[in-house]
Amino acid sequence: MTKKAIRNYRKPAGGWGALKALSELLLEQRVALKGAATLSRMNQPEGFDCPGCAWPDPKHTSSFEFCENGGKAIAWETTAMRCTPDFLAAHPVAELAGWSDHELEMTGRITHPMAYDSASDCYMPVEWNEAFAIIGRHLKALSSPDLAEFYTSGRTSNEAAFLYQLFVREYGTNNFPDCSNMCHEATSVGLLQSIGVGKGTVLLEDFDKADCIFIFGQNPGTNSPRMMTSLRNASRRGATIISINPFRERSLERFQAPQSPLEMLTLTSTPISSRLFQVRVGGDVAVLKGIMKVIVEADDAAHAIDQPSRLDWDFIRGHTVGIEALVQDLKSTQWSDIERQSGLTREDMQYAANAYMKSERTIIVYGMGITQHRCGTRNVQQLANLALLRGQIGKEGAGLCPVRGHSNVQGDRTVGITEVPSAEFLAKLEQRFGFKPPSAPGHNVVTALEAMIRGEVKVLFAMGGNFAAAIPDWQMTRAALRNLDLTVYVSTKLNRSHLVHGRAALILPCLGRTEIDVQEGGLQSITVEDSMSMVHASAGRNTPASDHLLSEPAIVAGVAKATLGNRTVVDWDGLVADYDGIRDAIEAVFPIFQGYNARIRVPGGFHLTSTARERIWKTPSGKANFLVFDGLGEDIRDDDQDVLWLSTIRSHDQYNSTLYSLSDRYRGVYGQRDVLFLNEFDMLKRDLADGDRVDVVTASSDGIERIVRNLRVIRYAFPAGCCAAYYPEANPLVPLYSRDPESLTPSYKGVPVRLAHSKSDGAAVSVHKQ
Ligand SMILES: Nc1nc2c(c(=O)[nH]1)N[C@H]1C(S)=C(S)[C@@H](COP(=O)(O)OP(=O)(O)OC[C@H]3O[C@@H](n4cnc5c(=O)[nH]c(N)nc54)[C@H](O)[C@@H]3O)O[C@H]1N2
Ligand SMILES: Nc1nc2c(c(=O)[nH]1)N[C@H]1C(S)=C(S)[C@@H](COP(=O)(O)OP(=O)(O)OC[C@H]3O[C@@H](n4cnc5c(=O)[nH]c(N)nc54)[C@H](O)[C@@H]3O)O[C@H]1N2
Ligand SMILES: [Mo]
Repeated sequence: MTKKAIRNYRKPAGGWGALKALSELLLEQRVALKGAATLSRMNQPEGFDCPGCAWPDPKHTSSFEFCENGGKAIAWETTAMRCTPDFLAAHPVAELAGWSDHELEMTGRITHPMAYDSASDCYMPVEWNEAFAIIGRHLKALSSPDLAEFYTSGRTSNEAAFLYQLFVREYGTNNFPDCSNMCHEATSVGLLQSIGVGKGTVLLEDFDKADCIFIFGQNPGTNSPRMMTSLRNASRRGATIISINPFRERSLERFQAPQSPLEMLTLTSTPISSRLFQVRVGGDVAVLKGIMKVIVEADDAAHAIDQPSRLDWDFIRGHTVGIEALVQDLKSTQWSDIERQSGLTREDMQYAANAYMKSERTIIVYGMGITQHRCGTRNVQQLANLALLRGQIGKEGAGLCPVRGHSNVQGDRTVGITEVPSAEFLAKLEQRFGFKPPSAPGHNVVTALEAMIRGEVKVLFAMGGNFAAAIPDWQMTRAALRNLDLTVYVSTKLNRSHLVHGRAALILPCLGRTEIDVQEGGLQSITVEDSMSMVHASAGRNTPASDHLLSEPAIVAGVAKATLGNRTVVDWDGLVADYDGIRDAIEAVFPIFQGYNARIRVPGGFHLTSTARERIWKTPSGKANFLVFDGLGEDIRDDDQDVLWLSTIRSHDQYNSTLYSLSDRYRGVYGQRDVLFLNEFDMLKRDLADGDRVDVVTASSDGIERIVRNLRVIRYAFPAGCCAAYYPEANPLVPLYSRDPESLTPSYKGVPVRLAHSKSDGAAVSVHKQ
C-alpha cells in the first residue's frame, strides 16, 4: 500500500506517470498479459467499447489510443482475482461491512449467483433458476407493482436496457431510478427546455474546428482522458481554452500525450488552458451572468458607435425567444454581487468574454461541477444562454458538450429507461408488443429514496451500480434500504450495496464488456451510445470470469419469465437467443434507430441526430429559449460566517464507488482519502494547521445531524469559503432534501458545512467503512 503523503505534483497530466500507474495496476490485478492484449482491442472496429467513460472514440476505427483510466477500468474487470462461494461463506456480512470499498472490490469477480442466508449472515450459492424464482415470488406477491424499484447504472447496453424496461413495464410500473438522476439529469431537463433536446449538440470532429473551448466543472484528464487528445490538438492549433473550476486540475493546465513519442522522449508537454479561473464552489451562475453582462454591454457600446454587433442578432431574431428578459436581468445584476458570489474579478470575466467575442466557433464543455447543484438546471440553462447569444449552436466547430458519465448512460435513456415515458413511446411499445404499458410517472432516484424512507417500497432490483454508495444522506437512506423485503444486484464485483441489503438479498453475477457472450444464436455483440450520440457495436473476446455468469439480457429474461409466467406476451427466449431481434424491436419502437442492425455493422456505427444540431427547436415555442432566473444561484451570502461550501469530487484513482487505490496523483494526495481540501485563509480563521483533523458537519435545515468525522485538513490552493472532500466517503453529508428542484439532482457539489476540531486523538477514522 502506498505511504500516506501530500506532495506537490509538478509534472503534466498524462505522460510517463500515466503509463507507470496503469502498468502497476495491471500487475496488481495479475492481468499483465491478458490485460495488455485486451487493451489493444478496446474501441476497435471489431473490439469492445471501453467500459470507462462515455467520451467518443475517433469513429472506432483508429489505432489503439492509450488511456490510463480506460485501462484501469479494463484491468479491474479482467482481474485474475475471484470472489467465490468459499470466500463468501468464510466472511459474514457483518465482517465484510468493516472492509473498505477498495478491499471489497479487490476480492475480484463474483463467480456464482448468491443468496443471503440470515442464519449464517453469509451469502450462499444459489442456482440461477432458484434465484429467478425468489425474485418472481416477491414481485408477484406485491399488492402493486409500484412497490418495486428498478435501478439502472449506465454501463448497461442498449439491448439489456431495452429488455429491462420491457419487462418492468409489462410487470406494470415506471419506477426507473437511474444513475443519470444523480449525474446529468439537469442536462436532460435543462437543455430540453432551452433547445428542445436534452443532449449535447457537438460531434468529436467539431473539436478540430473550434477556436475557443470553455470547460466548466469537468475534469477531463481523470474522467474522460481521451478528450485530452482533442484538447491538446485544439491548443496546438492555437484555440483558446478557458477553464472554470475551483481546482487547478492538472490536465486543464498541461498534458503530455502518451501517443506523442516526441513529448514522451523530450519530457515536454502541451499547455491546455490559456486561463483557469478558480470559481467558488457554486459560483457558476455568477460567472456566466458576468460573462454575458460584459458581452451585452459591449454590444450596446458597439451599436452606439456603429461597430459590428457582439451578439449574433440574425440568429437571435431567427431562432430564439426571450432575449429581452435576459438582457434586462443582466443589466440589473450588480458587479459587486457577481464578484462576491463567483470569487472572480470583473477583469477575469472580461477576459473570458473577450475570448468568446473574438471566437467564430466556440464549444462549451461541462460536467458535474455544473449539474450537481441546487441550481443545476439553471446552471445548464445559463450555459445555453451563453451559446445562444452568439449563435453557437447548430454550426460546425461549435455547440454545447455535456460530458456524460457512464459509458452507456445516454443510450439507456434513449431506449426507454425513464420514469416519465412519453405517450408516443408507450403507444409504440403497445403496438409492437401488444400489452398496455403503465403511463403514470414512476420514481427517480430521489423520489424512490423518499418512498423507501416512508416504507412504501418492498423490492429494489438494481441493474449494475452501487446504489447504496452513490446515494446521498446515508444515515437515512441506508436505513431505508435495510428495511426492504428484497434487494437484488446484477453485479460484476462485490460492493457496499450487497452489504446494505434487504431482509432477503441476491447477487446475480453477469458478463462484463470484455467477455465473450454466446447465446443460442451464436456469438453476440451489444451496442452503446456515447456522449456524442454515436451508436456502435461492442463485442468482448475474453473467456468469461466464471462458467456461471449470465449476460444481462439473459438475466432480465430469466427474471421476466419467473415473474410474468404465462401472462407475458413477449418471446423472451427468442429475443435473448439473438440480440439482432432485440435491436429490431428497438427500431420498431424508436424510429430514429432505422436500419439499426445494418448500421452497426459499419465500422464506427452511426449518429443519432440531434435536432438542435440542425437548428430545429423542438420546444413549445418552436424556437430556442433564453431562460432567465433571478439571483445568482446558491445564496452564498454567508450570513453565517462559519459556513463553507463543500464540493464532493472524484480522485484520479477511482471510478465512482470503485477505488483503484487511495491516491489522487494529480492533486498530490497519496495513500489516503480521508482528507478535506481547504485554503489557508479559512484554516487561519478556524485556527487549523495543515494535517489537523476536523469533523465536518452539514449546516442542515431539518434539524438532523449529518457528520463525517476526522478528516485530515490539507492546505490547498482552493477558493475561499469552500472546501472539497471525496465521493463517496462524504455522501453522508449531502441531505436528500438538498437537490435541484427541477431535475431533482442531489447537490453533491454544493453542501453548506461547518468544521469542528476533531476530539479524537488524531488516529484516522476510515470513513469509507461506514
Ligand atoms: N476515471 C473515471 N472516469 C469517470 C468516472 C470516474 O469516477 N472515474 N465517473 C464517470 C461518471 S459517472 C461521470 S458523471 C463523469 C464525471 O466526470 P466530471 O464531470 O469531471 O466529475 P467530477 O470529477 O465529480 O467533477 C468535475 C469537476 O468539477 C469541479 N467542481 C466541483 N465543484 C464545482 C463548482 O461548483 N463549479 C465548477 N465550475 N466546478 C466544480 C471539480 O473540481 C472537478 O474538476 O466521469 C465518468 N468517467
Ligand atoms: N457525493 C457524490 N455522490 C455521487 C456523485 C458525486 O459526484 N458525488 N456522482 C454521482 C454519479 S455522476 C453517478 S453516475 C453515480 C454512480 O452510481 P453507480 O452507477 O450506481 O455506481 P458505480 O460506482 O459506477 O457502480 C460500480 C459497480 O458496478 C458494478 N459493475 C461494473 N461493471 C458492471 C457491468 O458490466 N454490469 C453490471 N451489471 N454491473 C457492473 C460493479 O459491481 C461495481 O461495484 O454516483 C453518484 N453519486
Ligand atoms: Mo455519472
